Amino acid sequence: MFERLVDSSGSRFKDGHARRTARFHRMFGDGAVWKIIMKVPGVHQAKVPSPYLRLRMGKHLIIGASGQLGIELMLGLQAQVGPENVVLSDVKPSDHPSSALSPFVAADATDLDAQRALFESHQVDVVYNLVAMLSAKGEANPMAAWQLNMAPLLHTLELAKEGLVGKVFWPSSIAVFGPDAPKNDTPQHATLTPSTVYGLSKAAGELWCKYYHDKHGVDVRSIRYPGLIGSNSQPGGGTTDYAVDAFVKALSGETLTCYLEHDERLPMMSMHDAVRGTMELMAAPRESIRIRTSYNMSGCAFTPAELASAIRKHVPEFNIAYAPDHRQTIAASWPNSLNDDAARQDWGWQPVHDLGSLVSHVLDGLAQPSRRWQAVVSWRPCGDLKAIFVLRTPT
Ligand code: AKB
Repeated sequence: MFERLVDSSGSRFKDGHARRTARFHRMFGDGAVWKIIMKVPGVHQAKVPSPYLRLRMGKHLIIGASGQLGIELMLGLQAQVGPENVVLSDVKPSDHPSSALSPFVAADATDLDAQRALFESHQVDVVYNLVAMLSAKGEANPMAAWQLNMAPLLHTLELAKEGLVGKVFWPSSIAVFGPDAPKNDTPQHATLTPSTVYGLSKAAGELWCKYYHDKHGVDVRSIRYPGLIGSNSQPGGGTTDYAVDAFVKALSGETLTCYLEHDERLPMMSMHDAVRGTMELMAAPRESIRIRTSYNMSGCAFTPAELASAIRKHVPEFNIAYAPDHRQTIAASWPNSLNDDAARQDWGWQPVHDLGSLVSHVLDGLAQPSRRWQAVVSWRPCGDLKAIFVLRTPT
């Protein structure tokens, strides 16, 4: 945040504000003086403008916090910065037990004033705007998908331009690629001719992100996620959802009727890798982020048949049948695998899970639900405006 305020190029604070901020920082630093100022009620506190407060607070706001990725990111951020420094927002709260540890604000992200109130009331440093209607559901409701996938992003970018938030994360997807991109090892800068409204909105959103960065100095960062598979939350409306369902069916002893062909290969990733990668991208120095549309990020790639045989190593009786539907056409337009050299070079991306370890990891998480909540941390205050967070490791 501070970095952005003093950045001389492209920031709305480039004149007096940056100078004042730098002077304030030099005078008061991060330590005891600041704490004393904060503790003198009604005297100094009211005179300190809110951007200065935000330099100290560093709250992380997740918009779309009750969705598949939102819940997993909540767990990751709660462990990283402490539950009280994570603010959750969605139209309704999730029923995940850990969501009760962080403040929740019910808000409609398509409403600019609602988003503005959210930023103003919580002194947000980093916002993760995850609101989206995914590919398969979007094809059933094209206009609703376009509205939901664009309006919340544009509001966030406008508010970031006004200086209400320091950094923005927005998820893109492999759905930006269409039939004109190479299928294997799809390059970062391949042609984008998406075949779904979801893909159209992600391709357009990526360009909006770059526009706000280049024109207004907004520090917005993005990842093109593949299909995401975790054990803490359920997906909805995606084309890659079959892979999550396979684990649930394997454990309940039911047959999975897969809506893709047995040999439809897609890029996939564990939620563990996706959340870690997202947090690493957001923690990277501003100058190392060279791509302001969205980074390809690869985990592993597999077909439904390969997934089934990897699951059978743990659950031998798992059964899969195939009944391809319209989602097969969507999947066929997407890459088989991604090239993520740019993410590796710029901010050190490295996946942990291949297919085998992803399967063990997800089955383990689903089989022992009590372990899932143990990402929740205990914390104790430690000096000036800091805390030590103790991650309890699963037993
Ligand atoms: C979907 O299937 O629509 C999503 C995605 C690949 O972005 N999971």
